[in-house]
Amino acid sequence: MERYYQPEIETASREQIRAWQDERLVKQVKHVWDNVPYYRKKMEEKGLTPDDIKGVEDLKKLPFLTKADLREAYPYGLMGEPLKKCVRIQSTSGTTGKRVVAFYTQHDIDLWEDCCARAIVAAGGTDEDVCQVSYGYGLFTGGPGLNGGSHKVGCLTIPTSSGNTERQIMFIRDLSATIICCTPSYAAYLGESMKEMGLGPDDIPLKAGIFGAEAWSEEMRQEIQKTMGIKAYDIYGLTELSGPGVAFECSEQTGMHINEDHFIAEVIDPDTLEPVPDGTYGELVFTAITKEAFPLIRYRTRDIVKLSHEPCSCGRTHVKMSKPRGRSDDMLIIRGVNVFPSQIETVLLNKGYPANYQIIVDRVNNTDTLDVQVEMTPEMFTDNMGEIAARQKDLVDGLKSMLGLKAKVSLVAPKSIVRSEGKAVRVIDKRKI
Ligand code: DLL
Repeated sequence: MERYYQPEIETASREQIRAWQDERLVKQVKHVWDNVPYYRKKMEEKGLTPDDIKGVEDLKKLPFLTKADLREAYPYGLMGEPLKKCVRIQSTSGTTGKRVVAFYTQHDIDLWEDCCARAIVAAGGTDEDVCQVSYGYGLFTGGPGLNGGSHKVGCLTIPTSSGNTERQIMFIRDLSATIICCTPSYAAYLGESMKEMGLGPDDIPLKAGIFGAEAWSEEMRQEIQKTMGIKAYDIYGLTELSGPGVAFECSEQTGMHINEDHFIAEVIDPDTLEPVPDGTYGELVFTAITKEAFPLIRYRTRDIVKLSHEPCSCGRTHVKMSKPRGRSDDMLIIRGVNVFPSQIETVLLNKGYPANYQIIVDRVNNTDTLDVQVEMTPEMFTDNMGEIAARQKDLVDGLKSMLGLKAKVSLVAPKSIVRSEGKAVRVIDKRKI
């Protein structure tokens, strides 16, 4: 039977959810107007005052915020509360430009941990469970967020953080961990290491995994579920909005319920900025309606998703978002064709390759080149050149029919692509360097 962490909220009627959103949005806009001069100025430029916002139907009048605004306002310019009331910062792992620094009051932390607790319970977690948190701890939100959620559920929490793979497996076995939280690429690596240690699904007590922080395909889910003998659930979030737990998967595993009592989701066409209908991919935009210290309004995430308001068999009533197919800024444009790394992953895994690959894009003689380096499994590994050539051709054909584009495929030896303990680096675009 499906269990909930906050049943009255998670299964509330659509009317009730809308009523919460209307009321909280009005309050939040007032809070931001009074306390965030940066956003107030943006509203004034549009001739808006808080009186113009009477509910969710007026959301579309409000200006967007983007990562560029976060950089411009860095570090304190978007704060909604005095520093004295804040108890924590977290920050993105951002590799380019200024990091995002997000602030939290104790109330913000509390609500964030509730969201993570909802995700753990949706994955079957109870106070009988032992939950190993193998996301990184520190500035990254993954470890702290799920750690807090795990405490709220009452799980015995093992804060291993990421890395030290043998110790991770030792703890899973010795302390009987039943739930593991980490990035999907690290889960795949743990699965691979288990196999090498001669351990099968029956040798470990895990029953569920809560994986997110990066895009991963349905095929990768199947692979992890098989190798580890668990159910693999997706979890989504971003530092700007708190961290993990903005949305999470339930037993149906067909998309992630967005915690709509805290976040209003819109999906827009990134070019026209107009809303797109349910079932159409577009850019996800969030308004945080309960956050105090870092209250972002209409924040453009760059993540490309589609929404579904179809009733869910789990009984939750909150809207579902699809797995992000990637970020609009991850999307590669190769010889004019849009390519998402997740499409390449789907082809590789469908053909029995492991999720260890790297995509190298370059420009030679003014023409874009796409080189996909894929690891062979130890079973595939051979020095028979004919066999390798046939395998390469098969992949080139598969990629051609998925992407409509000719790629070069290089098959490389097992274990030659570097493993990631956090978010995997899948793409090297030399054109920008
Ligand atoms: O990755 C928060 C998080 C931690 C989520 C642990 C889930 C689990 P950031 O480092 O700020 O925060 O990165 C946020 O990661 O905009 C997406 O592009 C991507 N992302 C997060 N979750 C998923 C997911 C954390 N389940 C950015 N699927 C987001 C695909 C995801 N992409």
